[in-house]
Amino acid sequence: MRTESEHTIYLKDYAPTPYRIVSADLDFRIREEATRVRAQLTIEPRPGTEPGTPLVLDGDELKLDSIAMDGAPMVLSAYTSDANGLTLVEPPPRRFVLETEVTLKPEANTRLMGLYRSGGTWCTQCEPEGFRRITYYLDRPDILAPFKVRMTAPRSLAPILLANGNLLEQGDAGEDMHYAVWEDPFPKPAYLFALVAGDLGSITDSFTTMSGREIALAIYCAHGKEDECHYAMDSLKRSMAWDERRFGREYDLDVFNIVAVSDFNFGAMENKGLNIFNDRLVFAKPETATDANYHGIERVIAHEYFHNWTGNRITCRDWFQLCLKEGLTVYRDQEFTSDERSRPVQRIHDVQNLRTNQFPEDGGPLAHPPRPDNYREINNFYTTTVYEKGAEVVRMLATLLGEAGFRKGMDLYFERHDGEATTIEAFLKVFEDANGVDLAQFGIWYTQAGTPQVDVTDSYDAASQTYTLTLAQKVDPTPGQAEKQPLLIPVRFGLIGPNGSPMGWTGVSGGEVRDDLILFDRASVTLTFTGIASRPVPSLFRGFSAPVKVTSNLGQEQLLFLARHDSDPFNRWDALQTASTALIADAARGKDWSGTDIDALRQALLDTLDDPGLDPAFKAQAIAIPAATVVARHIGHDVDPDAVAAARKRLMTAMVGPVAERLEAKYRALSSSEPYSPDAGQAGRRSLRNGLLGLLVAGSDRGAPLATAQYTGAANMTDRYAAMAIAAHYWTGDAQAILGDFRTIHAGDPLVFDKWLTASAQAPDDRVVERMRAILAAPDFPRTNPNRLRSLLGPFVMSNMVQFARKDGAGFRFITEAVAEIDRVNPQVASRILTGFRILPILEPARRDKGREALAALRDREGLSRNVADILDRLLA
Ligand code: 0A1
Ligand code: ZN
Repeated sequence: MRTESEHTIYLKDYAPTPYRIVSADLDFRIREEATRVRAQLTIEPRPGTEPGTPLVLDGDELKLDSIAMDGAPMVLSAYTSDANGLTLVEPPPRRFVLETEVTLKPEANTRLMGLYRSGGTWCTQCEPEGFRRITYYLDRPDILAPFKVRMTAPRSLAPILLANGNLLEQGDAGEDMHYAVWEDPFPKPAYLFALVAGDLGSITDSFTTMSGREIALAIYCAHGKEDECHYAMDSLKRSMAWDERRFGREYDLDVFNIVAVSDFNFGAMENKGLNIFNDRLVFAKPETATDANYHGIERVIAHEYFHNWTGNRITCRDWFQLCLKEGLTVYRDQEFTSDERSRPVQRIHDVQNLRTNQFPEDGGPLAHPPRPDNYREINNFYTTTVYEKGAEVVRMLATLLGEAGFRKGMDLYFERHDGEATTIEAFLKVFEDANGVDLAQFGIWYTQAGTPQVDVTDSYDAASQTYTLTLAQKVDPTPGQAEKQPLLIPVRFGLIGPNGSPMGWTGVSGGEVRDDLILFDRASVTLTFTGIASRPVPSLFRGFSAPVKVTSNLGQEQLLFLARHDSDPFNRWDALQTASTALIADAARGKDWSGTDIDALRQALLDTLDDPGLDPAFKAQAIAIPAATVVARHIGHDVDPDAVAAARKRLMTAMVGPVAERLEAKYRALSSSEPYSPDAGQAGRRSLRNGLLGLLVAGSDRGAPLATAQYTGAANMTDRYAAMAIAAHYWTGDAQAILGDFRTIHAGDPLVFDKWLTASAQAPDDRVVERMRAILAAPDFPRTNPNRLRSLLGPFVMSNMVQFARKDGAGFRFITEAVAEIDRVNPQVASRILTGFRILPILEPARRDKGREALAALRDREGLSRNVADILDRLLA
């Protein structure tokens, strides 16, 4: 077992630095061969620092060229430096200016952290610890300083020079060189630093803020891509207006720039005034982008913009608090999308994502709380737990406090902590102070890992007209957390009478119920409702009011009753999902369904489809059959992926068979000749049509030719991609030909090539691993580009369970071998792909053993990155 305990960092060890950085003046001299960085840092001891306390600055793969203190070169005995840092042995006990020079090779930086080149453009990524790869610094989020940046670069290679804040001056610097000086007046941590130098095109616009200030907006991109940036620009302006309306937040600088680059480890980055984006989250045109791409662009543009207040103006004290900015900002972007599109559809979308990605993380070897208390590699904590579960925790807070109470707390947060680096505790405190409540128990959501399991039982007594509802909560142990405490779980609920209308009650005892909210705060609670004339069906966790798993004694009949009558659209959807998950899970375990179960479920789906009052986007979600991975999680142990996939296919066949003709008619009726628009209305109709296509392909012979015809005749990428993905997923007779055609037609556009990679990785046939090996091994495969690697390997490990978890272990070995290779180029990408192995504990023993063998072989390799070693050790613990 590799022990790198010396690398483990603990929250309890947090202490402020003895010195602080008063201001940072940076001078970049960018040239083709190398970039020289001169930093002038004004530094002072904090009050109380013992004179003679050494100053330790972070560095990562840096080489010091020169060093001076207050203008005079420093003697060798006054400092030590190596690749990982610079220490001033005995700095003066007063304010001083430290000047260092280093030389960087951005071209060779394949980790894409610090200063690197993407398609010729120089750009940076500093969160969380990339700034130390640019210069020696106190590279931690509680060190806030104003930055001034001078950049000099060859005009021919980099006519565009951008950095954070406002442009102060620019001009000629002799020969082919020119310069620009940018100043960011808002003190910021180094992780928000950014610089871009390149030959880029742009589109520009402006936004007038609520106080009447005019902000210059620009999106920079590769030449020729300008036309594909308009949806992003539109999303930005809507985000700016929304944050003013909903949270009273106005933008603060005079300019807001976005740059799209093609090599980027994550989605995008909220650098102050200069957001840098993975180009897949900027570029969109109907021929190459899907509705889902447009949706993603809108969401992420908003997310990064919203960080300006939740992240930048108020930042994190340390990286354990990452959820402070991320959970809150995801909550804000979810709310934005809900307001811009359909609230219930967005909610279902977000919950689906949580269940597909976060629940597996929370229920496996990589489980951790939204606010962890130790880490070995912080880059491995940009997780769905920190982001999406973090957002659920904020959402529960809003549910508990009500919209007005939540807003009062947010207002106080901005007022009290503007300009600070703060903590989850301080965040909770503003809601306590603004609302006069105690959130101590609620706070456990931030520190306890694992998805709570809530068991529900109910009974009805006709004689006394009382209805009893018992809720019990428990959380299974997670790594490092054996004991769990009861959480405060907000349960939004209603009781539904036999005729389908809501039922009131005359009294309730046994626990705290506020209107339609149960405050469930103990291991178990039994509520007794009086004045109930007949047995109700309970609708619990409306709108998914808490991120929990529910088991209940509701049978299929009651679930389908909810699917018809619940006034809460989320629960209507959820009831259908629960009913079909149970049927597939049973069948996968050898317990077959009855014809009546299938007939009833089919009828519920048809009724949903026929309901003229329902939004097509909602219908699409309602008829979606749960993914195999979701069913596997529901089964929870000894899963045989082949059995799950077969059961799922059988359910679809049984459902669709007798009504295939009707479904096909609906499918055909939804075709449209309107010109493409990415709006929610059109997108919803397309998703319904493509959902029907999926059902037809999986469940009837009519489907495959329809998919081929749709692929051939599609007028936009949404329909074309859906047809290809469905054909590949169910491996129709034409699947291979369709994939081949797509590849030829779209070879030139990398983002469309990614779609081909993703669809290819979904194929369930036994030769998929072989084909993927060939794709990766092709000499022209861009193996340093994160989008390419992730598009191929991400979907394979996360959703192609049948082939990833093959009996012979070939899927596992393919991935560990790929990870070993990628690790040498980009550890962040490698470790993320490896997290797919978190599925092992739920698999049947033989497959689990194959998976562990592959992991053990990977661990035996020399020179693994800390990123990969950390994930490996947790997977194998
Ligand atoms: N703060 C960004 C996420 C991000 C994190 C790390 C990155 O590079 C390693 C890049 C982006 C966000 O929440 O969007
Ligand atoms: Zn974020």
